[in-house]
Amino acid sequence: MNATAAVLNQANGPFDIEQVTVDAPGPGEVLVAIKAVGICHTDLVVASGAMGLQFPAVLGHEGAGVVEAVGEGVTAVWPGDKVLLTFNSCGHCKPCGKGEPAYCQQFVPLNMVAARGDGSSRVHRGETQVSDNFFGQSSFATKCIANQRNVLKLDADADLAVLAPLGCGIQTGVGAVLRSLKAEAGESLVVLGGGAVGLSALLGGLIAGCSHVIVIEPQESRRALATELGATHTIDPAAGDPVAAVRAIVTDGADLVVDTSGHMGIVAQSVNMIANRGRIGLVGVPGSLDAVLPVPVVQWITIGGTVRGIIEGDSDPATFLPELIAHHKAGKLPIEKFTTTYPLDQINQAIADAHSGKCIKAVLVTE
Ligand code: CXF
Ligand code: ZN
Repeated sequence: MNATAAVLNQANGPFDIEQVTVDAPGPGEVLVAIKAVGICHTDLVVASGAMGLQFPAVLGHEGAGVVEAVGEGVTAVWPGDKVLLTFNSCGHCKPCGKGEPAYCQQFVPLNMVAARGDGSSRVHRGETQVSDNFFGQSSFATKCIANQRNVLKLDADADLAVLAPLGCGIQTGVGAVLRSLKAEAGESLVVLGGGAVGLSALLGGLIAGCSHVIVIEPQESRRALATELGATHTIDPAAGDPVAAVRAIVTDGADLVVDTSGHMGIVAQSVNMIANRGRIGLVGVPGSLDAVLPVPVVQWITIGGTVRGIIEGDSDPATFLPELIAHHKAGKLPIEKFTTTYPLDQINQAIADAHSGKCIKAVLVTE
C-alpha cells in the first residue's frame, strides 16, 4: 500500500514528508488509515536519538483512524471501523494479567524502540527499511500497522481529530489522578505544569471532586486556560516561593501532587507541599536519565508520604479509554480547548509551535 509519512531521517529532524509503502497486516495486526494523530513530548524525546532510534523512522503514537484491513486472527475490529490507537502491551505477562498493561514487562521493546523483535519493518521507502511499530503504531503517516491489542473500536460518529490524544497524553494526565493516585472527593491536588498532560490531570481532579485543584505553571496564558478549565487556583512559580503559595491555600499541605514538568527543582519543592499521608505522582520525564529526586527521609517517614512513578496513568485502555470518551461526551473533558489541528505536512511547524508555547497539544490531520 502506498502512503505518505513524516519520516525522521536524522536525530532531531526535521520530519520529511515522503512517499512510503506499508505492508499488509500480519497475524494479529491491523492496517489503519490514520485520520488524526497527536504530537506527544515523548515523540520529540525519541526523535532526539537519545534512545537509540534507527533512522529513517516514523514516530507518532496518538493515532486515530479507520481500519482498512485486518490480519489473521483479528476479531476485535473490522475494515471500516473507526479506531483509537494507544500503547501496546504483550497481554500475557503478570502486569498484563492484572489489568496493568502500562507496566507490561515488554513495555519498552513494544513501545519505545520503533522495531520488532524479529528485526522486520512494515514500512519501506523504495528498498530502504523504515523503522516503524513505535508504540505499536508509528502513526505520523496516512497509513500504519497497529496491533489488535492497541486499537480500540469507536462509535461510527466519533470525531477522530478530537479523540486522538486520548491514546497517550490525556489518559496519562487523567489516569494519574483517578487511577494512580486514586484521588477522592474532598482531597486537594497540586498539578506541576500546565501542558496537555497537566491540564488533563487538572480535569481528572475536577472529575474526582477534589476540593482544591492548584496548577503551578510559569506561562501566563496556560495559567489563564487552567482557570478557564476549572482550576481553583494557579501559581506562577517565578512570583515567589511556590511552597508558601500552596500552603497559603491549603494550610496543612496538599493531599496529592502530580508532576508533569519533569523538572526536579519544582518536584523537590513539592515534597514540602504535601500533607500527612500525601501522595506524589511522577509523570513528567526529566531531560536526563541521571535525574534524581532528593527526599528528606525523616520528614518523609514522619508524614507517611508516598512518591511513585506513573506510566500512561495506569491505564487499561480497553476499559479506561471508553470511560474517558464518556467523560468527553458529558462535557467533563473539553479536549478541544487545548488542541490545535495542523495538516500532517505542517508537522515541523506544529512542533515549533509546541516548543514556543503557541499551542498546547498539536493534532495532525491527514485530510
Ligand atoms: C511515556 C513516557 C516515558 C515512559 C514511557 C511512557 N509516555 C508517553 O508518551
Ligand atoms: Zn505520549
